Amino acid sequence: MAELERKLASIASPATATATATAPIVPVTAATAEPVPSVFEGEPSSHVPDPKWEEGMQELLSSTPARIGVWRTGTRPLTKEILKFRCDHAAAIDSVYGTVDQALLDAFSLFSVDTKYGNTENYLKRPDMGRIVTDEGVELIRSRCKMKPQVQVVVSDGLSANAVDANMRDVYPALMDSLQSYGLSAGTPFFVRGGRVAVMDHIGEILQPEVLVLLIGERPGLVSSQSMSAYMCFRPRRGTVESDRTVISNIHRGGTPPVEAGAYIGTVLKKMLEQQTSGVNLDI
Ligand code: B12
Repeated sequence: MAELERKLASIASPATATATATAPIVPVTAATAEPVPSVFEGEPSSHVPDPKWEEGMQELLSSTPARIGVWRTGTRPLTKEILKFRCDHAAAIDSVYGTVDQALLDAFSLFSVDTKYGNTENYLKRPDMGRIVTDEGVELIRSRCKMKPQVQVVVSDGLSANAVDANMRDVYPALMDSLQSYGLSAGTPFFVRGGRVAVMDHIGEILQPEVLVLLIGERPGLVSSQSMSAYMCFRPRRGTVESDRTVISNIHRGGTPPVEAGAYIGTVLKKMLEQQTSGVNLDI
């Protein structure tokens, strides 16, 4: 309890409150390899005291990590709850505006290219620009990657750099192991800054892989800001429609465990290659 009070005091200082309410959003750079956990991680919410249907209430609470049955003081939220909310909201903003740790990309030998997103504000307003790799990026991809690979792996920050920082170390090796165990060969992996899901189609045009998997940060929410998705497609190209893609979503430690996800992605890619299709036509 004393620890919680200390955390609350450090967060509720007037300077912090003013900064959150009025200051412009400043991009944050991931300084450490491991994402910093929320100061409220593991803190239980204060739920409705003495509910009329205790059993039903417990069943509801155990069915979702969403904010339900949260208690109040008078008509207002409890201080602890409002601070937890703001803490999770701040984590979501940091994820969108953050950058993936360069040391992590280096650890997996991923070179980087940019989309035409320009900056984060523009990325948010113009999803179409996150779907096209810059001319320099296209050249780099052409010069460094194996053409027509069986499996092309691409990583992108998308809407959560934090998701890449938090999950790559587990997802990526498990995926590579899985590909190897199925006898599948991977092309040259790389990182795309400012990517949207459909950047797969542009990369598909350039490299012409049999299948492409894009590991990308999902739009953060108030439950997790570290969730990653794997979007996969058989022969992605200009004109690919969304129903041609297959997605494994909610990869994070409170959702689909990253190691399991990596192994499962390999299995799905194998099925795509066997069935020569993806998306709604794929029999999983
Ligand atoms: C935002 C969102 C949407 C938006 C996408 C618009 C946009 N530009 O952002 C809208 C509201 C249109 C949408 C619609 C749908 N969605 Co949606 N969506 C999400 C959400 C909340 C975030 C996705 C994200 O961050 N993507 C990363 C960013 C960088 O991608 P992006 O390029 O900006 O946007 C693309 C993707 O979001 C993609 N996309 C979004 N949803 C889906 C679903 C599928 C099956 C596919 C292949 C692609 C896809 O389409 C966008 C355009 O290319 C996720 C939740 C999550 N935990 O991931 C659910 C989620 C991915 N969606 C889901 C579903 C089921 C759908 C729909 C099929 C719902 C329906 N019955 O119509 C449709 C399909 C849309 C499609 N593109 O084919 C499920 C997928 C479940 C699964 N594992 O198969 C998720 C996981 C939500 C959930 N928990 O149920 N979605």
